[in-house]
Amino acid sequence: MKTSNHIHISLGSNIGNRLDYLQQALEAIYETVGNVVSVSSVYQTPAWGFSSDDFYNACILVKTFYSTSEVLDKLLEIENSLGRSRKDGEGYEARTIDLDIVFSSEGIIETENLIVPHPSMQDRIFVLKPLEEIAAELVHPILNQTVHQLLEKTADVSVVTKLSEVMLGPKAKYSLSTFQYLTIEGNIGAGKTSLARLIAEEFNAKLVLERFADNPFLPKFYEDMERYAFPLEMSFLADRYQRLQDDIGQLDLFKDFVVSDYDVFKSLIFAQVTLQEDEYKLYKKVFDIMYRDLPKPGLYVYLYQNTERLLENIKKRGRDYEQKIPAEYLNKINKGYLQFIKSQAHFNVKVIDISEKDFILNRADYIWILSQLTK
Ligand code: PH2
Ligand code: MG
Ligand code: MG
Repeated sequence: MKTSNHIHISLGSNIGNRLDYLQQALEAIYETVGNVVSVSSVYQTPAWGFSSDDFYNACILVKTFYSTSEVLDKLLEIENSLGRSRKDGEGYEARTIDLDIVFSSEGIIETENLIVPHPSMQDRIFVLKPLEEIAAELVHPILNQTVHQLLEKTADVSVVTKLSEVMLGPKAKYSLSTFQYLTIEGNIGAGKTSLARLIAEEFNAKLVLERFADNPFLPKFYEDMERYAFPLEMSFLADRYQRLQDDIGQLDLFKDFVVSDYDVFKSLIFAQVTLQEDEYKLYKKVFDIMYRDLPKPGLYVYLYQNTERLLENIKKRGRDYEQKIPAEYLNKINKGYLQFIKSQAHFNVKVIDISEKDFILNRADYIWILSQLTK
């Protein structure tokens, strides 16, 4: 996955319901740009550089996998969608919404359409004051001063007022923590781990991942399925059991819920495909003894991906031993999952078809998945 870019954005509005415009922009940024990590208070500020109605201004910090110039395009789209109109010609004009990039972790940027850090930020209390709330110690890469220092010595003397009205966090409507234990399932290469990681980071959840890498039987299994299926399934069973006992039973006071990239029944689903009938019977006996009283997920998600794209993903992630996995094997595993899901009356299950989506490259697709989980 791409590493993430940290971008500070200044929001401003001086037409209509100003707080509502800021709120709508915040939500659109969360849904199309990236995770909103910090949100400042909202300030009422006199129009700077022209005479017009007072502004409402605020600053936020967004973590995104888009580049700064891609973010600029997305901010322009949001401005347009919120009714921003630009006349050409000199000077400032009143606006429903203005979204300016102030800082980026990509550092100094100077292109035709984009200059970062924002060239006038040090002359604007309406930027510095809210920014100081969320980034006091951040150093301006050209002026070599912190935001706090820039605010202390700015020549702007306008009086800004912190409002008691605040913007609401954009994540509130995706209330995943109510599930307590969320499990993301899917075929090999569906993107379980990537999605679990994104959710854990964004929603402060404890992440429980399968330790496939330590399994010495896995590479052997893909070479000779019949010979190694039984020890492979047994070792997965033992490992999954141990992890669930250790990790999910234990409460973590600093996390809001648990998200895992596998469910224990995975063992049975795979075993049914890979084992001989008599082996499976033996395996099922052991399974039933071990899994009597493990915690059940509050929501079980199955990410459905078509076989063609599974094979592409497997190729992309490049684990040697996986490269020979035949399409037919993936089809069988998918069937196994769907059969299992049908038989589970006591499970809260959601099957999400992601065959037309790319939640890694496209933030809006990721948000679509979140909305499917919580609808
Ligand atoms: N934005 C401007 C010009 N003047 N004044 C205030 N108070 N707040 C703003 O956001 C603002 C401004 C250009 O974008
Ligand atoms: Mg501006
Ligand atoms: Mg602007």
